[in-house]
Amino acid sequence: MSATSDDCIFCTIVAGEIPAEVLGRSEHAIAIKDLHPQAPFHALVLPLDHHENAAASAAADPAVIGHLVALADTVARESGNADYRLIANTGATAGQSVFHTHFHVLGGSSRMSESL
Ligand code: DGP
Repeated sequence: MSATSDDCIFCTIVAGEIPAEVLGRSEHAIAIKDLHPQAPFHALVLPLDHHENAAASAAADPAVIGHLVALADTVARESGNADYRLIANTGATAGQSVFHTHFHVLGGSSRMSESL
């Protein structure tokens, strides 16, 4: 899989070609607000390089998952959410709709979107 994919919405966000509310960045990842929040705090952390899901990113470079978890923890804590859920839907049947690796970071309530 290449570092970018032409028809990937998250690659266009990483490239700055469409707007997103950016919550944080690192050398390898970016954190944005989810367009359709499912919890009081709902961010997405995504790697700059395109792979279709977390397992594919891990296969290409296991350190990427560590970078994503670290950025998720930073943006969650910065927003006052030391307690949060991290979710990576993998495959359409599991609810994945954007096929560029991402973790949902959900916080701000005791339920934190059990529907995701
Ligand atoms: P999933 O269904 O698990 O693949 O999650 C994809 C999430 O991405 C979903 O919660 C909505 C969000 N999303 C889709 N398109 C955009 C976009 O253009 N901008 C932002 N900020 N989020 C998006």
